[in-house]
Amino acid sequence: MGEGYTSPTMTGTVSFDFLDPNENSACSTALDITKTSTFNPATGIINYTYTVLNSGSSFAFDVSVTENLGTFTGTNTPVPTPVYLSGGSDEDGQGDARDLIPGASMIFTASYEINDTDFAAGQIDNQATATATDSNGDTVRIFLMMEMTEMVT
Ligand SMILES: [Ca+2]
Ligand SMILES: [Ca+2]
Repeated sequence: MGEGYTSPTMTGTVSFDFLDPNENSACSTALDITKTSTFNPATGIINYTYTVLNSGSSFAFDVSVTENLGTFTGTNTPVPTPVYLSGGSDEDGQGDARDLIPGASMIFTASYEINDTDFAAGQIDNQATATATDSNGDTVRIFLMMEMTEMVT
């Protein structure tokens, strides 16, 4: 494995209300997602941290984060699978996935072990999506821009 790593951070800023496209401009539930990655050359493992912020003025219910596997450039398995770590609250009273009041955030994490092919490529590109439901029951998503994790030799 090489030495050193980079930890780029990208922030998504656009939200979409897929079920009510005509209400996009008035959508009061908005999500921001920030992702950081660190590569440990001793273990060959990339650790991803995803922070999802409710940047809108209404509740965001049942927040989840997924990796967009169609654009993931790693060739090893298993692929990174974001799991809930901390933050949020049970605002819908359903005891299911955590919810975010306006201004609150929660954290998800994932890890991925590179293989020799990945290391030879020198970088891993990945992209994540945060999804929630607004007070109208409509889905709100934010796509994170493509992020590159470099394995510097
Ligand atoms: Ca729910
Ligand atoms: Ca919930």
